[in-house]
Amino acid sequence: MNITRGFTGRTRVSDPGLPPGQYDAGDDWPVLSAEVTPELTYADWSLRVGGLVEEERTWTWEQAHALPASVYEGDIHCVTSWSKFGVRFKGVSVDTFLDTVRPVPSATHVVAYSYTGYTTNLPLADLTGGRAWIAWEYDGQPLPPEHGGPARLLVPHLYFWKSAKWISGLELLDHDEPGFWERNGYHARGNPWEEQRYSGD
Ligand SMILES: Nc1nc2c(c(=O)[nH]1)N[C@H]1C(S)=C(S)[C@@H](COP(=O)(O)O)O[C@H]1N2
Ligand SMILES: [Mo]
Repeated sequence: MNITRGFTGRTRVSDPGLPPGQYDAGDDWPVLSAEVTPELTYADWSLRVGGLVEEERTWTWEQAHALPASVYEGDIHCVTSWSKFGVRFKGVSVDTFLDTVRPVPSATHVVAYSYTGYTTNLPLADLTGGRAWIAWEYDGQPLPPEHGGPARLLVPHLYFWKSAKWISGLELLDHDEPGFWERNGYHARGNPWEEQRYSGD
């Protein structure tokens, strides 16, 4: 018997993998960008991790790729209500970068910066524990520019707006500082399982 994805139940309202208020986008991967896609070469790209750390550091493309890679296979959830199941990203765990810079004890929050000026804020704890990546491969291919290539932040357990495309840096802070969407009414944390879409949720 040939069981296709359509029969595996992903579209059922009761799907336990689907957070409240979300629908399954199937094979579609919508592009959601507030900015024009920047043209960045690998040579242009680097990642700076600074702020409340013992030793801030910048990694070039080559230096970042020399770090141990890991894979995320799972789901992503956009606040505009599409979810996508079974995606596969490869990159380096944010833990690996943090291990090098060593956050000081007062560091509690992070602002992620994009090359375009886009920002988003996260609790530091949401970037640790193997739950966040700097990702540059999707489905075994280089991450397409419109999806954030050369590299994007990937924090799949939060709404996808936290996963800043064209990531340029992480700044560790001792307080929460709203980013682009968060200043415009979106939730500070954005946990899809608790439907934290807007600031009052
Ligand atoms: N730099 C940047 N990162 C961003 C965005 C953006 O507009 N600019 N949109 C966010 C939102 S709302 C979502 S749903 C995802 C969309 O990623 P995708 O276009 O690869 O689907 O990126 C997030 N990261
Ligand atoms: Mo989104």
